[in-house]
Amino acid sequence: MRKFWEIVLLLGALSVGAGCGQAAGDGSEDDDDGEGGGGDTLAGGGGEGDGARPPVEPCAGFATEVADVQYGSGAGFGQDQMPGIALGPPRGGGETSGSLDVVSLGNGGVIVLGLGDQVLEDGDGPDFIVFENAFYAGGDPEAPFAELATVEVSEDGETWAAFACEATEAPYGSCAGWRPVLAGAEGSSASPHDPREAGGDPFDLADVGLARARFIRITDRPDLTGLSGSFDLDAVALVHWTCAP
Ligand SMILES: [Ca+2]
Ligand SMILES: [Ca+2]
Repeated sequence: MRKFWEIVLLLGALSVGAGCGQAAGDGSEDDDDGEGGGGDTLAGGGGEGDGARPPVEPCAGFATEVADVQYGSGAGFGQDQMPGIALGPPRGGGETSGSLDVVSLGNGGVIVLGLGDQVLEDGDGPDFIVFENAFYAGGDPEAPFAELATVEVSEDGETWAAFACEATEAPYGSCAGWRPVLAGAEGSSASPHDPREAGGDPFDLADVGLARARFIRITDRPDLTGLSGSFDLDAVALVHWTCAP
């Protein structure tokens, strides 16, 4: 999970800058110090999340099950907390850092999420949101740190409709994995079900001609950016859905 180390280095660089008032590029000694400090903080956060994870609610508007997963090379991060780490609400990292409450799919990895008794429906505008852990590198909205995936939807789990994902540079259109996640971030009150404030990558069933869906398939796309990392799934939230348990 390349992004993990990117984040560690970024946090390290920020803490060095804030604490000492030094400009970037002071040399490897400072970078090493920062990396150590950042790593400790992040490990603590992961442990806290692990113990605090509530049971998945059946009608709360999030994915409720992992129907299938096939990891690609480089996967591993987050697998010890599957499936819970990919279900329920997102735990965003905000605009300039990425959540670690994610499972890394690995290169070309595929995950199929089920909605249980919930039915995703085509309403006005976006109908669901996929949350990765993208962030704005250096705070620049024009330069998202993106690890992309193709998103598909299905009503029966057998026939799939894919959202177009072809861009090789930002903005990445209907790919998932390039918009920072605000919902669930520290200090954020953003609803994960509101595409106007949640962050993440929104999808509209009307774009693929479907009225409803019960499964969402996410496939890592290492070919688009040429990066060595892979898509890291935090969560999927529904915007328009019904539930009949
Ligand atoms: Ca819609
Ligand atoms: Ca998560």
